[in-house]
Amino acid sequence: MNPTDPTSSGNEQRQQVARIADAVRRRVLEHTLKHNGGYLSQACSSAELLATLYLRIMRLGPSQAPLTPRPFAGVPAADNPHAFTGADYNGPKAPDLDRFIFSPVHYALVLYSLLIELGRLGPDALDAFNRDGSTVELIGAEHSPGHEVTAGSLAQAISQAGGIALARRLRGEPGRVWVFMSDGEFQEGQTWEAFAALTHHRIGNLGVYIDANAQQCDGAMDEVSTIEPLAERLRAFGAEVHEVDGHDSDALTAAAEGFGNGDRPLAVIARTDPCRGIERMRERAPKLHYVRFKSDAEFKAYEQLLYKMRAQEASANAASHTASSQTTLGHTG
Ligand SMILES: Cc1ncc(C[n+]2csc(CCOP(=O)(O)OP(=O)(O)O)c2C)c(N)n1
Repeated sequence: MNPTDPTSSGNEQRQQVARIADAVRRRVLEHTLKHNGGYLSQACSSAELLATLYLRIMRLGPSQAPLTPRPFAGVPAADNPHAFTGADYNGPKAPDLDRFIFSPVHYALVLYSLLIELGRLGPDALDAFNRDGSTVELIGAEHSPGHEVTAGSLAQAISQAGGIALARRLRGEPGRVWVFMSDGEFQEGQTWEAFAALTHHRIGNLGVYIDANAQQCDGAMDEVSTIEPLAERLRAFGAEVHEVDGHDSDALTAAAEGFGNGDRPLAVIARTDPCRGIERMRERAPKLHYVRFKSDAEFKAYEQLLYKMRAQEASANAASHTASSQTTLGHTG
């Protein structure tokens, strides 16, 4: 099935999101073991959300970029014709197509892994991860696969996305702008200034999906500085707000239905679990932000888990292959 095939049924799309989300977690765990470090809890919380955005919500064209990521060619400048944008992996810029702005760029490993699973990046793309001169950055930037803006200083991307959305509206483009954010970014003043500006300018073509995993780098959000009641606060700022289970692909998709013709920004609070799919991570709470294994025993336990995830993935793939060949036989027989 073509990932963006609009004729595939809701059931097929749901299954595909689940399969891809599991594969993203497996790939991020693999990488975390190989390098003894990684943003693993972010994969646990956001895998279904990001997969749903790419597979069911955003209208994107095919990737315009090579499967093997290009080396860094300098920052964009009038005298640098070689600079490029990582947004090429999200398809061409066209009036009717959507734009994707990836904000919490420490989640980059999760996005690269998703792009690999979707076939927008080659399977070896992570070999260049965090290497000097590579665009496959640990903290993604505007040249990194899937990224359109540099947002390592968190909460800046929504302001840039607001400008893009306003420009698109002024040009009469029907394409929407989607922003993926983390909940820690709602502890920052810039996010609220951006929402104030979005409603002031009646930006109704920008939708934000928030990975509300209740964690940030110093621990649990509520312990560091609460952002609740988030839904009420966003409504008070003039946004159309939905609060959904962030692992439920149907609920995530339904929140975006029909969006793009009104005059209010959309904010979808996706409540997620930072240990989803990797139960063992709960031992580490409340410090889940970056995983580095503390002992051989812990490393081996996660390695065993990886083998189990690989085996489950192989049998799920075999089952889906058998099901699809039976469907084909059913049609022809
Ligand atoms: C403006 C700014 N302040 C602080 C940081 C340092 N920082 C990096 S990640 C992070 C946590 C952000 O929260 P969140 O993304 O919700 O955490 P996660 O769910 O990934 O644990 C912080 C404070 C930063 N990158 N930018």
